[in-house]
Amino acid sequence: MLKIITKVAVLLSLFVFSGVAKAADTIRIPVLNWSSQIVMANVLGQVFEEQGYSVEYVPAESASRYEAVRIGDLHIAHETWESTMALPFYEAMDKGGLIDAGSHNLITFEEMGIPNWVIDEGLCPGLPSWEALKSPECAANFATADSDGKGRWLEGPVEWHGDVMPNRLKGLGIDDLWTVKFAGSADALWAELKAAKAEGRGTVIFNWSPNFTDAAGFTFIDFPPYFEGCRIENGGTVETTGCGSPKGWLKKAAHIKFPITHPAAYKFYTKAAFTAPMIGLMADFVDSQGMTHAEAASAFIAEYRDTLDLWKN
Ligand code: TMO
Repeated sequence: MLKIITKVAVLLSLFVFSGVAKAADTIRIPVLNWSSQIVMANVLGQVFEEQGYSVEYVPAESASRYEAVRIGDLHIAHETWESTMALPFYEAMDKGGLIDAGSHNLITFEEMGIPNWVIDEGLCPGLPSWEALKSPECAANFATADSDGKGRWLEGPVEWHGDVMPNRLKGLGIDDLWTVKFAGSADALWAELKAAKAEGRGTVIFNWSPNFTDAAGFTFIDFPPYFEGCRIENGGTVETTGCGSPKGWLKKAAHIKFPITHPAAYKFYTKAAFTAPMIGLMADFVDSQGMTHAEAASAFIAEYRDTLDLWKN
């Protein structure tokens, strides 16, 4: 009899424990269209799996993902860049349901810039000061088949930051010389760097740091300083919207119930604070070394095992 009771107790406790693990929903992690974001998604996902959770990688868009986190369709938004995502992040927070789960350990920058060889070749004397862009001779060196004779700025995908750069050109009063085209993906930006170099023409692209280009020789253009509210979408006017980008934070957003539904995952997530070299390496594994995102995540975890374990415990 005692034996049977013990057996039942053991079975019951097994049931309860596995029941607890199974009760947690699959963690839904957004996957966007630049390399460090996707590699970080896989790093977090692989660690959550080590913790016993299941994960799903969900294709998402930059701005709309904050509403998805707010209503719980996504559990996290792990790379939230201040310059381009603060607005939808705080809009979702204002409505209730999205929480700030802390910042990564670095300062970020997102800005238009040029590969160093564009400066070295003298394609636009005076760069990296934006004033150099006022020269028609400079703009002509950056024309492409699709730019109507103007110099071309190749922005990231339009869903990243909408009209910020077209408004920038208007604010600076140089939209008669320059035009903005949007790349379909981050990969198209890197393809443009190669193509421009091969053709010996100037190129201005949207880029960011940390990124794999930090090591490759890339210079951001110096624009008039950013200040709170200078952009149109933050209440600015055409007089102020020529401002450059802010140096900013990189935040982690979470659904408000995530700490309750997935406590161990949440603890790891809040403690995880990636540095600039770490995020640069995530991008470099894919964009310079040709790994898949999942391979890059495994390589990253192997490289930083001890740090990740500290964050897990
Ligand atoms: C958000 N991003 C790093 C692509 O600028």
